[in-house]
Amino acid sequence: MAHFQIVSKRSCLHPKPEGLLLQYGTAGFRTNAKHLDHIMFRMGLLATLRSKKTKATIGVMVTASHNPEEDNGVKLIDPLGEMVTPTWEGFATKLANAEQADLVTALKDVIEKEAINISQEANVFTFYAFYYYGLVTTPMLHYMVRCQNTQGEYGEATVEGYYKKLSDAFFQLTKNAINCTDDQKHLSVDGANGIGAVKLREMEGYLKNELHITLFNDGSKGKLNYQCGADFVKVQQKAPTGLKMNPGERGCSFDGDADRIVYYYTDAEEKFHLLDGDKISTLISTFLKELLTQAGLVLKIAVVQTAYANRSSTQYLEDIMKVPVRCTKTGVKHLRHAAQEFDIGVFFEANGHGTVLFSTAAEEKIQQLVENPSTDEEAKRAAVILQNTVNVINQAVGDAVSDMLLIEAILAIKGMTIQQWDAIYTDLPNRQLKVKVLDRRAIDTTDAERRAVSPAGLQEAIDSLVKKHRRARSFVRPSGTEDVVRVYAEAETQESADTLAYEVSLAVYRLAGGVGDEPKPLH
Ligand code: 16G
Ligand code: MG
Repeated sequence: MAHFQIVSKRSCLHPKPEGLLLQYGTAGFRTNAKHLDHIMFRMGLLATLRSKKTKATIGVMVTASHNPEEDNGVKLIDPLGEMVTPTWEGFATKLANAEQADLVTALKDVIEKEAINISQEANVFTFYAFYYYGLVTTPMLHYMVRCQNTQGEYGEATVEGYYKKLSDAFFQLTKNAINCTDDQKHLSVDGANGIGAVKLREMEGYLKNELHITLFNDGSKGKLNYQCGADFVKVQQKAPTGLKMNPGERGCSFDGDADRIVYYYTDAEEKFHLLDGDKISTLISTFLKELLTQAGLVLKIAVVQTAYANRSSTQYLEDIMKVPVRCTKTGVKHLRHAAQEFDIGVFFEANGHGTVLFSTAAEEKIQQLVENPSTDEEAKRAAVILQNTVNVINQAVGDAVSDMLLIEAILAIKGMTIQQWDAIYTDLPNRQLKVKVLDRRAIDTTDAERRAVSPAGLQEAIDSLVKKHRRARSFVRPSGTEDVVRVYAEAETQESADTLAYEVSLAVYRLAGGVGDEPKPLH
């Protein structure tokens, strides 16, 4: 067929380096940008097929997220703004790894397996394609795909539509603020020298006097995600460079494509305090639960976390807040899937990626309460706040801007300082390390990545190391985005967590084929 000849010809302009094998991982393809040309071309083809298959608009996002400047990445976004399904992740990997001569066969294979009508019209939103959106944050593209496929019900599929929907909801929420001084309306934002900074600057005009933002690492100088951004702050547990804040003031960091956010402050003793994804999900779920009670609504609310969640957060949610908690594997699609089982599913990774999902039934019940003339005043106020909370949230995906607005609104409504928020529970000290091994697939895990099943003896080694420390926990997993094994440890003291992380790293190095220098103690 003529189509395939064209594909074949064009693909020669984007040749695949022979023998190069890449995998559609946790968040699409991600590697050094110089290896991605053929991938971009092929993902364009796959997005078109996915669109024909679903008869809906599909998104293609080109981003390296929180990775350093030399990297890039690409992922596909499904009709409701969610990640593409596992079967199609498999197709993506097959297509990416087909040698030049086999590309058309690989394409035909997808068409046949999925019974795709090739003459069906296709619609793809991307950086430089049919609909030119230019540079947007990852969550903005997810949002627009969802708007497009709900015929505008979710919102208007434009950059302005996004700013307007979120800022309007934010204003409605902050109307309920108590005694909010100008000082409390101030927030320092580290834009990671990424796209979030650019978009936030554009959005500032929409936020008028309700939020005063001072933007740092806005991309005018400094490198993307270098010594700044959510990932740096979370992993290093220190403030980003380039940020100037007085003790007690609130600050937050986005990652490079603005789908993660973490908060922090420095106290009078100059000690740095991090409020990560766990603290955020606790704040949000507590807020929602209180509103449900005030509104007299019976809806099932739960929090979804991963193994990285601080045990203090899980205990607080389960024991004090009586909110059920689920643990899934790392990666947004897993959390999202679990969150969908509830009327209200709050999901956050400790690294700051997360959002809240509301079932259609939940949204309808809230709406009915708002509209019902016999709803009493307190219940109505709570229902209206719930409704505006739904509107400020980007349900398509974790979104730093949307999460920031929700957090700012909650703090304002509760009249809460960042210190009071931080004091809800105390994190157990923790440490993350990485170990280089010959082949990270040597590590296989179970129980939502909390236990290793291979290599033999590793879990037993971890268990006996953990026993040496108080209130300790540790696990290892192969990274889905980097060629390393990640190690996590938490314990009663920082020293204990550091020692445990080092000891477990050493066990990984010795039992799972470590390469390079042996891990060294941190102290
Ligand atoms: C990706 C994931 C993120 C996960 C991270 C883990 C998405 C959109 N993003 O960034 O959820 O936490 O990978 O990275 O799914 P790792 O496997 O290298 O630890
Ligand atoms: Mg990101």
